[in-house]
Formats: sequence, structure tokens, C-alpha cells
Amino acid sequence: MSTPRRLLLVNGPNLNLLGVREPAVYGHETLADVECIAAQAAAARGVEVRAVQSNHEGVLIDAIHAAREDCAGIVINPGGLTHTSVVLRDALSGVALPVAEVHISNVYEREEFRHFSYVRDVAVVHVIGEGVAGYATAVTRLLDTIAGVADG
Ligand code: CA2
Repeated sequence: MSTPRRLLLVNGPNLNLLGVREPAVYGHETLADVECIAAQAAAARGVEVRAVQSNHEGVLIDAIHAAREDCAGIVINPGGLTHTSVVLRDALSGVALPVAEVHISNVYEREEFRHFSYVRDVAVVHVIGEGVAGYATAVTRLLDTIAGVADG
């Protein structure tokens, strides 16, 4: 079967507040802007993006499971679940799709509890602290990885 020309973009809890609160940390762009940035980076490579944001862990898990059917990879900013969720990590490793982990802020320059990520070692691409532009970087690097796997 050929590789689907679609990525799943997952944004975790509270990322719906982007552009509305804490602009000093997360910038002025909104979640809609982020989804557009990712979609444009993917479209440049002939790939579409299915975007999901939820404040409910189970909704994110269901979207990750569904990606197994029709997506080539997953770009995810798990929000605070990064630092707490074995469940999210298990979903990502369970679907066995290539994963790019994105954080808008530089988590390593923030509180110590943000330094640990349950997702880190199930992701093949990590983009940390590039602001919302990091979503484009993550899409491009993930598609490069997928192309390398497909070619190899
Ligand atoms: O830097 C990132 O992208 C984070 O994943 C964002 C999470 C935070 O818990 C991680 O440590 C790092 C927080 C997402 C909440 O986003 C907000 C956006 C605007 C206003 C309030 C929260």
C-alpha cells in the first residue's frame, strides 16, 4: 500500500488559548494560524493536514488511533500532557507512525517540571522553542524522514 499523503496535527490542552493569553510566552498567533502554518508547509510537499485540538485526553487518543488508517505521520504539541501522560505516549507508540514533537516555547529554559517529556523518545523529530514557525519546521522534517523511510 502507498504512503498516505496526509499528516495528523495534534494540539493538546489549552493550546486553543494561543494568541488570547500569555503572548509573552507563546506569541500573538492563534491556533488557526498554527494550523495554517502547518497546512502550508505540508501543501508545499503535496501533503494535506488533518488538525485536531482538544482539552480532553481521550479525544486526542482517539484521533491518534484513527491516524493509523490514513495518515503518514503525526505532528504533535501535547501541551502540558507532554510532562504527565503515559497514556498519550502509549497511544503514539501504539500506532507506530513517525512522530514530530513540537513546543512553541523553549521548555528547557522554563520550570524544571517542563524539562521531562514522555513523548521525547517515541518521536523522531523534535522542534523546541522556535515559536509557531516550529510547526512548519516539524512538518518539513517529518516529511523528510518519511520520504527517507519510503525511499530506503
Ligand atoms: O511550549 C509549548 O508549546 C508547550 O507545549 C505549551 C504547553 C506547556 O505546558 C508546555 O510545557 C510547553 C502549554 C500549552 C498552553 O498554551 C497556552 C497558550 C496560551 C495561553 C495559555 C496557555
